[in-house]
Formats: sequence, structure tokens, C-alpha cells
Amino acid sequence: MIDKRTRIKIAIQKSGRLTAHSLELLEQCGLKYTRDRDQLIGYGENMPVDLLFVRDDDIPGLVRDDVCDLGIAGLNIVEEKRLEFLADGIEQPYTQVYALDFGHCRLSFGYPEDGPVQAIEQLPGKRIATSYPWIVRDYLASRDLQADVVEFSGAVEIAPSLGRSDVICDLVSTGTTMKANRIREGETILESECVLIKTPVDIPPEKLDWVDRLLQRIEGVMQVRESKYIMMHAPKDALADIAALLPGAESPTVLPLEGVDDKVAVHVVCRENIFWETLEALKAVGASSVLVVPIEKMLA
Ligand code: PRT
Ligand code: ZN
Repeated sequence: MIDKRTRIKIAIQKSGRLTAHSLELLEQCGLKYTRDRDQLIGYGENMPVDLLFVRDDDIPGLVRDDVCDLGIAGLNIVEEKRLEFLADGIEQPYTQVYALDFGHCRLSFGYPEDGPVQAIEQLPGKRIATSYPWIVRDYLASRDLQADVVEFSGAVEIAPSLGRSDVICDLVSTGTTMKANRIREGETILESECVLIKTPVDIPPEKLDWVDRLLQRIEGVMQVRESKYIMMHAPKDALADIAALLPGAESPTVLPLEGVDDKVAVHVVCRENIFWETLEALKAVGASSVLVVPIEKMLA
């Protein structure tokens, strides 16, 4: 039995598109764990953290019910369940803490190429197959459109050819699935990525310190993904130009160069990715010996 009072429980997808990235994120936060025999629970060895491996659809409910303190799931699922809970009068089933920058996809309408609907204005009176009935109904209501929403739990793209719908609304990443079924992607109603959600209940004091530490580490991991440490030699009078060229840069460290009066060494952390164009622009204002180094860990 897991001690709920002192150990943090995190719900993650058992096996699917989000599993590897979710585990990688937690491992980057320093978590080491062992999985039980039936692989349903991961016991943290070096932190008071346990992982619950479940279907992604169950993650919002486990967090809402405070069975888990935190959960990692796609915004598509988190938002779908939020609207469903809202219909039951539950206003804040969880708080969304971070967007995690993986699992990117979009929820879009799909119009069969030879079907009767080719734009949202033609939706009234038609049937829409989707696994996201609450999001679709919410979208239709916001546009004052009346259409029938037919719930499908999977293989939504075959609903039109089965004669079950005129249109679909489904997740898209590359667009290959819709194309293969001769469906044209239409309007996107939700841009999704994986998010971290937190229980609506106050975290007990016994766990608060570790929850805060974990959230801070996740923030650190997110920041270093894009961040770079940049070193260069630069003319003293080009420092303002250089600062303007570096995206998301913090105050640079400026160091003297032995035996050189008009140049300095500049070290700076950039919070965004650095492209070749930026390096070329730095060179154009006089920078030389520019090094861009990845950052492994960062604690704000
Ligand atoms: O068993 P469990 O319920 O946990 O898994 P699942 O089968 O419900 O989910 P899974 O692993 O397929 O997806 C988990 C999450 O990944 C989703 O909730 C999204 O947040 C995210 N994600 C990202 C996607 C996609 N990209 C995606 N392309 N989820 C599903 N798809 C499907 C889509 O439904 C369609 O069938 O892939 C097809 C479209 O892909 P393209 O590349 O052909 O456009
Ligand atoms: Zn699922």
C-alpha cells in the first residue's frame, strides 16, 4: 500500500504516445523508480513519489478525485473531461500547471472529399463523429450552430464511410490518417499538447515541500530544453547590438580579455533556441569565436 499522506502520486499514461516522454521528463527531474510486477505502479526510490500507470482518459478523474496529486495528459483529454465535469457542476476539477511541449496535435474538423459538408457554415443539421463530444458541442454552442454529435471511441475517420456521420472532428498530427481516408482537414478547434495538472485539494504539509521541488525541477527541465549558454568575443562598443540580437537573454557576464583593450568576452544564457541566422548577425556586428553550448540543468 502506498502512503497517500506522505508520498506524491502522479498519474501517467500506461502505454501510448505520451508514456516515453512523460517518463523521460520525470527521469530528467532526477526520479529513479522501480515498477511493480504488473507494471501498474512505479515506486520512487530516491523521492517520495509514486507513479500510477493508467489509460490517459482516466488521468483527469484521478486528479479531480485527489487520488493523484499530479497527472500528465493531453490538453484534448484534460479539456474534454473539464467540460464534462463542468456539466456536473464541478467548476475547477484541477489546476493546469504547465504545458509540457510534447504530444502536440490539433483537434480539427474533417470533411469527406465527396461529402455534403465542406465548411462549418454547412454543419447545421448534419452529423459529426468525434471522440471529443464535449469540446465539439462547446464549440458549436459558441458559434450558435446546431448539429448532431455522434460519439465514437476510436477509428473516427471511418465513420463517414460507414454512413454514421457526414463530418468528423478528430486529432491530427501529420494529417496522413485523414488524407488516407479521403477526408480534408478543416477548421482546428483546439491546439493540444501534453499538460501537467494538479489536484484541486490543498497539498498536505507533509508533501508540500517535495511537490514544490518537483514542480521547480519540471520548470527547470522545460527551460533548459530551449536554453543555450553562449560565449563569444565582442567589441566593447557592440554590446548593446549583441544584447538586442539574443532572444530571451539574461544580463550578460562581461569579462576582460588578457592583452586586448577594445574587446571583451561575453557569456550569456539565452532562453530560446539559437539559429544560424542569429550567429551570422552576431558576426556582422563584430562578434567572433561564438560558442553555443547546451545547458544540462538550470534552477531559477
Ligand atoms: O490506451 P490509452 O487510452 O491511454 O491511449 P489512447 O489510444 O487513447 O491514446 P494515444 O496513446 O493514441 O494518444 C495519447 C495522446 O497523444 C492523445 O490524447 C493526444 O494528446 C496525443 N496525440 C498526439 C495524439 C496524436 N498526436 C495523434 N495523431 N493522439 C492521437 N492521434 C491519432 C488521431 O486520433 C488519428 O487517429 O493519430 C491519428 C492522426 O494522426 P496523423 O499523424 O495521421 O494526423
Ligand atoms: Zn485514451
